[in-house]
Amino acid sequence: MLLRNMLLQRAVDTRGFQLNRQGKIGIAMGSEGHEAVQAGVGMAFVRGKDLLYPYYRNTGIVLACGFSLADLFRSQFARATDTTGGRSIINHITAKSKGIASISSIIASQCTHAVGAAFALKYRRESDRAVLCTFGEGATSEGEWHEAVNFAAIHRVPVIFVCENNQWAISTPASKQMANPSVAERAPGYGFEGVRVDGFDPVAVYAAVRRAREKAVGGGGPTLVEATCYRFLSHTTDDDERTYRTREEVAQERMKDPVPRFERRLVEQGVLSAEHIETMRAEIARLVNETTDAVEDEPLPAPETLYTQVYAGPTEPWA
Ligand SMILES: Cc1ncc(C[n+]2csc(CCOP(=O)(O)OP(=O)(O)O)c2C)c(N)n1
Repeated sequence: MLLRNMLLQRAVDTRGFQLNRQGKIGIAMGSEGHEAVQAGVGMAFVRGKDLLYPYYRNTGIVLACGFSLADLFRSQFARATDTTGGRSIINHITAKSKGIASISSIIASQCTHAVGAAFALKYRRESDRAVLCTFGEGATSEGEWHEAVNFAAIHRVPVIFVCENNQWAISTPASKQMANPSVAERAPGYGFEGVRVDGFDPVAVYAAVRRAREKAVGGGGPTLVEATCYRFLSHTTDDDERTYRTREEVAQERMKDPVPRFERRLVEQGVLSAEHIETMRAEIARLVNETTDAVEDEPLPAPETLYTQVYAGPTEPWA
């Protein structure tokens, strides 16, 4: 399940970059390098109970939490069938029925929302539910992030903060975001627990988030899980990471690529055979190809719907 999610994530992201370069979608975002973090977080999410407040780089998490592959491509292609009616920038999906909150482009805004939702769960005594909130390390420089973690700590709400620390916030390195390179160490300053895990190890991430969830539903309050990883691709297809990172740095990090690393581990430990993994990869490639083709054929939003869900009342604001 973890490996399948990781392979699917990579296949979807690769497809997004291809579609952008073919001129079929406006922009694509990659989570390459985040596969292990996201598979681990997604597996710790309890469907039907938990709430997810994700951010735009969460292909793997939303898929693991039950968001459909077709809906993800509908977002990429901005089709009328997309969960936002083709209105949002790609990956800014919404799925209330799955407990997935709308993704906002405003960095860290989901953190205060997540804490509010966790406060509501506690207030309503829905004690077997928790909230997962994800963000990058750049988000931790936002005032909203600090307000969120402080409030969560004071009220001991059932929220798990997961920082996907990939070292870069577009062109800003982590060293220009924080003097103390550990995001996890910020948590004790607010009065709650922070843990740092190897974000290239999906099992370690799963174990840390799962434990934090158990603590949260047991009334133990929030945890900040920092998963260290790396963004292998540009921030988006609109960005060129070669302008701010050395090739040596990227090559060095590539050697830790979580996908082949986890594949090797599963084979070495006798969990899966190399043939089994190849079959899984082929099946995912087929699924991604079929879904891409099917969604591409779906209609774009009709021009006359441009103002629907934008203004209340008549949909011709010029009238
Ligand atoms: C409040 C706000 N400031 C700036 C931006 C522009 N912006 C978009 S993504 C991004 C980088 C965020 O980096 P990080 O939180 O580390 O996540 P990553 O993209 O690396 O996964 C920035 C600065 C924004 N969307 N919102």
